[in-house]
Amino acid sequence: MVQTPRVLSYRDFGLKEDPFPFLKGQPITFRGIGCGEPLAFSCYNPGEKILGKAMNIWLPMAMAFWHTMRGLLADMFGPGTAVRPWEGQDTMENAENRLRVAFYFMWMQGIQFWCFHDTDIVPYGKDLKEFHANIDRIVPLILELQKLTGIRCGWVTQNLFSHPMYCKGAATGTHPIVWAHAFAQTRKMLEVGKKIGARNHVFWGGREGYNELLLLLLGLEQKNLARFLQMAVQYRKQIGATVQFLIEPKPKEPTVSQYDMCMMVVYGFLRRFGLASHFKGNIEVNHAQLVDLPVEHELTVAADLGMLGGIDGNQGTFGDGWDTDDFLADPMIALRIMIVVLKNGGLRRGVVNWDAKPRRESFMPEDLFRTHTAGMDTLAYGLRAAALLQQEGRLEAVIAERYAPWLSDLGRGIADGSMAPEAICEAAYAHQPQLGTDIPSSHIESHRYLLTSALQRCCEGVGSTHIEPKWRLAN
Ligand code: XLS
Ligand code: NI
Ligand code: NI
Repeated sequence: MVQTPRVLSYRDFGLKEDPFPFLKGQPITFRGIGCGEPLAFSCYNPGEKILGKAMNIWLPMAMAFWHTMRGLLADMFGPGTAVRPWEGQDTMENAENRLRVAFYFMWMQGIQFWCFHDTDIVPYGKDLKEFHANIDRIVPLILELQKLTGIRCGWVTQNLFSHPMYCKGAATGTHPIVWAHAFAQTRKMLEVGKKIGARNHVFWGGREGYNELLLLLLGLEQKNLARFLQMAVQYRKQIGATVQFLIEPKPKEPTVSQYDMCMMVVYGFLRRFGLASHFKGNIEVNHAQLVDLPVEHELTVAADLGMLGGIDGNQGTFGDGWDTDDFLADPMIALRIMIVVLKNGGLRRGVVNWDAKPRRESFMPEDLFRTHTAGMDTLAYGLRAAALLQQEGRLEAVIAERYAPWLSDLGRGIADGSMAPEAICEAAYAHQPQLGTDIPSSHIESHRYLLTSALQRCCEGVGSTHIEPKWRLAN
């Protein structure tokens, strides 16, 4: 289906002024492989078919409302530096204007999905009642802007970590009234998600963990968390919502240890409480790094369980040990991500949410476009290279050869349980395996180099037409 690109100006979004005048009304577009323009894609070409699917189907890009619209780039050593003209007073009027700017941003950046917490979009006000009334007031505008742009909601979530009442956790806190607030916020977002057609609903543990083990009733906290998730599952059914539930594993920060440590731990928890079939994983690169795992580990575990539900795109600052949420810049990480995603047949209902922010010294609105463009391009390089590897089938061949011994009589006998323990041990006494003959070298380094070589080759001869960025020259 060929869609005629529509042209929208900031006025169509109900904005009186162009919040991004430096773009001169021109959305970010693909301008040829390696074009090197900071405000043009040099690899991500949304409509281009890769292995039979458009790039924007393999990579359903989403904007994280909290970083892009609300993040002021503060850190513990100083206040925010970000220039964000739309961040005025915390009023409903401003919330509406900010939402308009957000959709205009996504439109100009070529992003098709958005993700947000309840607290991102409206002021909390004096209490939960006022907060939820504010949410009700903004929903019609959300629907209007989604309709105008065709941009859809990738996922909604509830912020159960910023309000001071959540200092000891939300569903794992010490007071049931806090649990009740957490549930009320979640229930509301289930309703909102349904109204606006959200594809997924994320549960990120926030402060669900502990700071001092000495003071902890582990069993109670875990049961309370399970009850919370069970009630969310029930409510989803009750309102007839079909949204996919996702858990976003994270090992630590802000707490010493979070219950949603990593995908395996999350799975164990869900199994224990009979919840496994209701959830998938939303895998964040930086979170995997915090648990000292490469992101492909988390993605592979999730995919193997049939639970790969989405990706939070970012990466940690090397060696920093915090969830710094840098934009993805490492093509090798991107390639390893995309190898797993391609094997999984894509993300299905999942999105790639840019849970990432510019560095504190990249404070201009223009940097929001530069960062998203660079991140989207990096992932697109990963996609192209992963597709090339898949087409060549060399990795698959290596894997098949590696595990071929399991197709022998002994292998089958062990795997399907048909071989008696005596016979298995007899085989062991009868044959002493030798390195080099029975057990070949893995040649790991050469196979790794296949990845380097794929990154290098994937762009040769692809869309090499460099289109002059006219609007830039006219500048
Ligand atoms: C924080 C998490 C958070 C979730 C949404 O570390 O990544 O941003 O993605 O609550
Ligand atoms: Ni995240
Ligand atoms: Ni994070």
